Amino acid sequence: MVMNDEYFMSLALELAKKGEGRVNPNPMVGAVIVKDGKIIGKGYHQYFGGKHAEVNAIEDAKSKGYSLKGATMYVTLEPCSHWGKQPPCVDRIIEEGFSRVVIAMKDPNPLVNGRGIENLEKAGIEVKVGVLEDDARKLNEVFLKYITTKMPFVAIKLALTLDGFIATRNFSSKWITGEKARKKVQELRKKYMTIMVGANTILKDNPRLTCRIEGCSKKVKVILDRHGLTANGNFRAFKDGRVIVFTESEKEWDNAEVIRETNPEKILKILGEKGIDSVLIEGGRIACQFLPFADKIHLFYGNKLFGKGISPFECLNVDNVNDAFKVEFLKFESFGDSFYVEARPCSQ
Ligand code: AOF
Ligand code: ZN
Repeated sequence: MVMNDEYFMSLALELAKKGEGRVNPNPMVGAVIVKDGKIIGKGYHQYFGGKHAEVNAIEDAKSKGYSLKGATMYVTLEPCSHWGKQPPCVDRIIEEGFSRVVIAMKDPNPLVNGRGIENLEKAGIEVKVGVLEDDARKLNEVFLKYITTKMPFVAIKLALTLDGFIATRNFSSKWITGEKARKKVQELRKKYMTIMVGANTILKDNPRLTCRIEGCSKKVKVILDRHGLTANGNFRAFKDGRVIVFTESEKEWDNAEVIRETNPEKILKILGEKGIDSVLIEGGRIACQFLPFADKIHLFYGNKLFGKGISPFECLNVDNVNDAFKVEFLKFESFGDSFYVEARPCSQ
């Protein structure tokens, strides 16, 4: 093992990932402190509003009795220079006497955006930026979109038959994919702050829309119900947690915030204004309306053929091959009787 900057940064990235599902809409950040070739402190951002990665790593080193004079800090995101829920990490790094800071990527948060790096350099600290930057960007793709646009990251998840249907023509869809694929769906839910479905999914499947694996924080449930079909029904999704319904109906819901809007772009904007950084769209039929805004598409294909059925992308209505909606493939995984494809829309 070569103990170089890439190596220590890869450890910091692994630490950062431990915050997945708990830090939104903040970024996942990890930090490793090295002195005389030895790791003396480790930390990560553990939950929204909590201490930043750098401070956790500093406290870890100090609790073991180390001085940080002349040490190197490896951190996956530019240290912050502003007062938010936490004090500026840059001030703390300077105060502790670090001599070098290695950063994977600049923080595009307008409140930071290079100021952290500048302040460190002004204090005479050697700064290196861009170590494992691609990995750091991938890890924080949700944060990067949200902090720069205030629009949530939009992911679509669908379970399809091998011939591309999400249900038979009489809407039966249980189960197109196998057990292992369903477990992977739980992992996806962990990444995103909200789960969005249409009223038909609530009526047909009565899903809980919860994340049931370790380290998952409670999901906000967003239900698109143009005609008010779920108003005051006895559905599991409304039983606990925060529910937001978007509708055109004048009906009232007991256990939900109701917003009278159904335009997909406006819905996303409203969610962004509410501090929601990401949406996982799980409803088959609403997926098509949100496709123009999708950042990522998670497709699970089962080993079954229907021949005829409900296509999730009917609204595209393509007659000419040249007009097809195109995606770029990012990842493939197989699970025995199902396989998973991760894709993103091609920029036109
Ligand atoms: C870091 N290390 O571990 C995190 C950072 O409200 P606050 O004080 O928690 O600030 C949140 C902002 O600080 C967040 O949007 C991002 O720009 C930066 N997050 N910065 O140096 C961390 N979580
Ligand atoms: Zn900070």
